[in-house]
Amino acid sequence: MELIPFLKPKVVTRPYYQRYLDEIDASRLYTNNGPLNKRFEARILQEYFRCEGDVVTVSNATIGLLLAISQMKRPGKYALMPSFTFPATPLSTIWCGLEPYYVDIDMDRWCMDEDLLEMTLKKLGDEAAVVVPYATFGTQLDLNYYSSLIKRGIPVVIDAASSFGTTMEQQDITRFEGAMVYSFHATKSFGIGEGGIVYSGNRELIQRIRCATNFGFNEERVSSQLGLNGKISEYTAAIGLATLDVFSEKIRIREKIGEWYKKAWSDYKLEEAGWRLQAATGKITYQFYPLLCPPEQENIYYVNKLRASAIQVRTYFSPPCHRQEMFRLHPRTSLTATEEISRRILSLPVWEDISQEQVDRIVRSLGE
Ligand code: T4K
Repeated sequence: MELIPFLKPKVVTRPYYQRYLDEIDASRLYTNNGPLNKRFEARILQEYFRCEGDVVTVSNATIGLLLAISQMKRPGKYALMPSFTFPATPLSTIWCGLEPYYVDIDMDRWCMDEDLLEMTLKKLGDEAAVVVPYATFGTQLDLNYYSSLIKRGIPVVIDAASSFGTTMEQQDITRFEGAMVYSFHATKSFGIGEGGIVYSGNRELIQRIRCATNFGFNEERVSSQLGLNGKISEYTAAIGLATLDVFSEKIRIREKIGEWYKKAWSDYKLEEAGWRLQAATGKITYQFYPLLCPPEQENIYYVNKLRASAIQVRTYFSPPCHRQEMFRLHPRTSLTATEEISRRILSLPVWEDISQEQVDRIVRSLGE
């Protein structure tokens, strides 16, 4: 039986980036905000954010989160976030001297429950230093709500690691004054190896984060604020530019794979059998295809079942953060939905050259 791997990332190949590498050889500028990085940022801003607000590249999204949080946080003890996320979210706040406070997610969107967040903010008062919601698996968040928090003086840094390429519905992201952090890791839809960006409608904020990616240097190259080395090299920018050249095609392919999954989902009547999909908004550029198994089973049953059919699947984000050794002592609201979703979550294969037959085989194997 032919193995279907979980992911088979496909970063752009040499013919696509060769001309950018030639520019590096000619300029002999290898990093420190060189010409390719400047062009990469300018094109992202133009092609994805209508030239409004500003964007800065970062060496990866974890560093992007850390720098955005360190620039935005107010005095206080806690960073409020979901537990149903990748460890990068709590880790970045701990590096900023904060303690994660886990807020439950809702059963439909799998994102932090905003009513519960409100109650927790009331309870914690000035102890809440920052809110770090995760735009789960690329879905869009209610930016009006998060903007209202910023207006109330509560900083918001959105973990949008899986969201680059998601089309927003009826929301203008460029009006958002908090930070949005996207990952360009090889496994993401816009995969370039390692890398990421921080975007904000607030240019001054991005200016400070840019300064923080370069040792906090001011124009005289004197450290004037807290910083580190969070830059990307010109080689990374070269891959990034080449990826921008073909990204609309990559988005199209991933959306098409999502449609294949939806077709197989109804062909094999998974809904009727108790399976559930995320109530996501926006048009998602899938990194993998998430779904919940019927409540009477646990995801591990299906992981093993599919493995026996030579199909690799994962269970992002199970165990959730609060069940991992590093994070298990942090305070939290009740986490009923987090527990339930992480018990049932499955992440199905998505990669750009997966075929419709393979998608069909995966979903059929779930239903059998
Ligand atoms: N916030 C959230 C919510 C995130 O999901 C992430 C990252 C971040 C923040 C932080 O972003 P970065 O700092 O990474 O920019 C992978 C990724 O490494 C990680 O970036 C991503 N989330 C997470 C969801 O997935 P692992 O440790 O689970 O990946 P790994 O090595 O097990 O690989 C997954 C699959 O891909 C395997 O089947 C092997 C395959 N693979 C992987 C790589 C790297 C390949 O075939 N080729 C490759 O080059 O974290």
